[in-house]
Order: sequence, then C-alpha cells, then structure tokens
Amino acid sequence: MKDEFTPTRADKFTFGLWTVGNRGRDPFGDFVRPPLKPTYVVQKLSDLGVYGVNLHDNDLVPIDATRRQRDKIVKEFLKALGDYDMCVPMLSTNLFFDPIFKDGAFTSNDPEVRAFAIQKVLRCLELGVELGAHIFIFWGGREGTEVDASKDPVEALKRYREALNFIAEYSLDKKYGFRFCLEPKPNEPRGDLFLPTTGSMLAFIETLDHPELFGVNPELAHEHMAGLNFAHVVAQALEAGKLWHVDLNAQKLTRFDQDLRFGSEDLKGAFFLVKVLEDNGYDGPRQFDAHAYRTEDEQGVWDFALGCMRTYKILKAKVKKFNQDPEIKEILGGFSATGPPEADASGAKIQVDDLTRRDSGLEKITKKFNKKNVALLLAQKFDRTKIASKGLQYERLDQLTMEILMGVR
Ligand code: GLT
Ligand code: MN
Ligand code: MN
Repeated sequence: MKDEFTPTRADKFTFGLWTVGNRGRDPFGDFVRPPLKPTYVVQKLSDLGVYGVNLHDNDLVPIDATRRQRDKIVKEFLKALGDYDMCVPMLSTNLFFDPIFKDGAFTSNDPEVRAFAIQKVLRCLELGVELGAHIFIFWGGREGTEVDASKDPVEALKRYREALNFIAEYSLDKKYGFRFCLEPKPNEPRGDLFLPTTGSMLAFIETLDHPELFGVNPELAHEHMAGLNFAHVVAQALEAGKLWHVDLNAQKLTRFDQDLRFGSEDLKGAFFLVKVLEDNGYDGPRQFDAHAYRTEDEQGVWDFALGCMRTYKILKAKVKKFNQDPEIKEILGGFSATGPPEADASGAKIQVDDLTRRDSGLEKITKKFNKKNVALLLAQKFDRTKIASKGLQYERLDQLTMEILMGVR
C-alpha cells in the first residue's frame, strides 16, 4: 500500500549494510538471523524506496580477502547498485572489530597498529572511489581507554590528529574529493572514548591541517547516552556548516547504544530533530544507523527499515503542520522584533515607554557594535519588572505541539 509517507529516492534515506544486516547478536546471546548477502540487501532496500546504502570495508570485503576475491565482490556489488538504481553515498573503515584494534587504531600505543590502521583507511578510500562514495566517516570505536594509566590522553589526541592529517593529505594528493565526517560516542565499546561528543569533534576539527575537509556525523543514540538534547547538537553542527551526514535512530536516555528504530523512543525529541533538519534545509543523506529488535526474522528487518523512513516522513508532515499553525505562530510571533528601530540615525536618546520587545528595535542596536549603538544601548531604560511579569505561554505551546503529535490537531 502506497501513501504520502511511502519513501522515495528524493527523501535521501540511507542504511548501512551493518544495520539491516545486523543479526541480533548481543553480549548475552548469539545470532538470531542468518546473514544477508550485500547484493540482496541492495535489492530489498531499493524496493523500499531507499536512496543509498553505506558500508564499512569489511561489511563487503572480508579483512583477509585476496585482491582477486576483493575485485570480484566489488564487481558484483557494483552491478547490483546499477541494476537496482542505488548509490553508495558514504564509506567507512572498520577500525574496531579485528583484535588488532583492541587498544585503539589511530590512538593505539603501538606504532605498528597505528600504521596498519592508516594503511587500512588508504585502501578503503580506494574502495570508496570505486563505489562512488563522497563522504567518508570515522567512528573511533576503539579510540579510548578503560585504564587511564595506559595512555596519555593529550598524546592520544596528537596521534588522532596526525592520522587524520595524513589521510586528508592522501585524499587531496589523489584528488579523491572526499569529505570526511567524524562521529563521536561517549563510551562503548571502550570504557571511555576520546572526543566523546559532537561538540568535542567540532572543536577538534579546527585543529586539523585541513578543517575544511572535515565535518561531523552525529548519532542520536550516542548523544543521548551522554544525556544531551540531540536537536541542539545537530543545530550546532548545522550552524557551523559542518553537518554533512547524520545517524538517526532512537535510544532510551543514558543506556548502552541501543540503535532502536527511528522515532520508537522520545517521539517529541524525534519531532524536533526532524524540525531542525528540515527547517534549516539540511540536504545530506539521512542515514538510519539502527537495527531491528532481536525478536525479528527477516520480514521484521524490512518492517523496521520501512518504519524508520515512514516515521521520518510523518514527522516531516507534522513539522509543516506546526509551522503553519496560527495559534503556534501567534505565540512565537510575540518575540520577534519586527517593528521599526527606535534608534534613529541622529542617535537621539530613545525613550521606550511601552517596552513590548516586539517594537523596541533593540535587536538592531545589539546586532552591530559601534559607538552610536553602544550609546543607545547604555541610554536605554529597561522596566525589568514589567518584562519579567509577562507569561510566555509555553504551557499552551507545548500542549499544542503534543496535540499535533498525537494527531488530534
Ligand atoms: C558502528 C557504530 C555506528 C557507526 C558505524 C560507522 S559502525 O555500528 O555503532 O554508530 O556509525 O562506523
Ligand atoms: Mn553511527
Ligand atoms: Mn549507535
């Protein structure tokens, strides 16, 4: 059954091979689903209206494959992409699964491990080019510690930077044109991971040799593990011009990384996330980095995938409704400083008798620092008690939001 919430390529929804391919193994129980062939995943996702499929090198090519085996796998995969009108927007290197990475990749104390990690990335970049990917993600799943005595965290950051600089230089030299995204997580699988939040990553990026090549890939579950508001996290990245990719899922606050179906927890949080993305014209891929419950068989996996996408589109429609709602507009409009500025060109002292904020023109004064505006600001009289006595109607605003979300408005 098709309806307005049926996904299409234009929605730019993507899934990693490792997401729908998740076989339900957890630390306490074994696989519950058989493996799915990558080419079959491409076909199934295409049928569902997905735009692209992402992968780590070893989701497709086993770590010990020979060059011939690798080339054969890649050829078959490329054929499936062509047959089913799918693309690979993003690639990543698995720097966390193999035992060699047990104490980190770029930040390992062992120079041989660090060199191996970088070599693995260079090879993965080549794979990315073959598959047509433009975005390359680094999730430092093993870059951290349990034993703080084992690593100098300052030294670890220097190693991290050195590796990223080397890789970026290589990509430039080869004219690969990749944009790199750093994906933070506060912990798991390590006791503590370096650069634990999107804020940390944004700051770190500015210390790299080529900050312009690096953005972020925030993941909802990861920031929720740290108790953060994901819409705010995404807003900062967007505002910095660094949101080039995003990992959508759901998470019960502060738990281990649950990677639940998008929107299945904290629906209001998911709504404001979609709102911040849509209102600000985010046009990158919307990746669902999540997986089906362990209770599911293969059909449950496709139900999960469709559910993620439908929920996104339903929330997008709710955002439209919210933005057009006259009562909501009225409440929010009470704050916009739309009136003429009270500060005139002569810089005459302003008397603001009726300080309704709406017409005060104060916004203009503080937008630009100059002598005149400073004088105007310092001359301003504020009726603190009057300003503070105004009720802001947020109870009604939130209830209106909830009523839209609950489908009665
Ligand atoms: C891993 C992790 C994800 C990352 C993937 C990219 S791998 O599944 O839990 O959050 O996005 O490396
Ligand atoms: Mn992720
Ligand atoms: Mn996750």
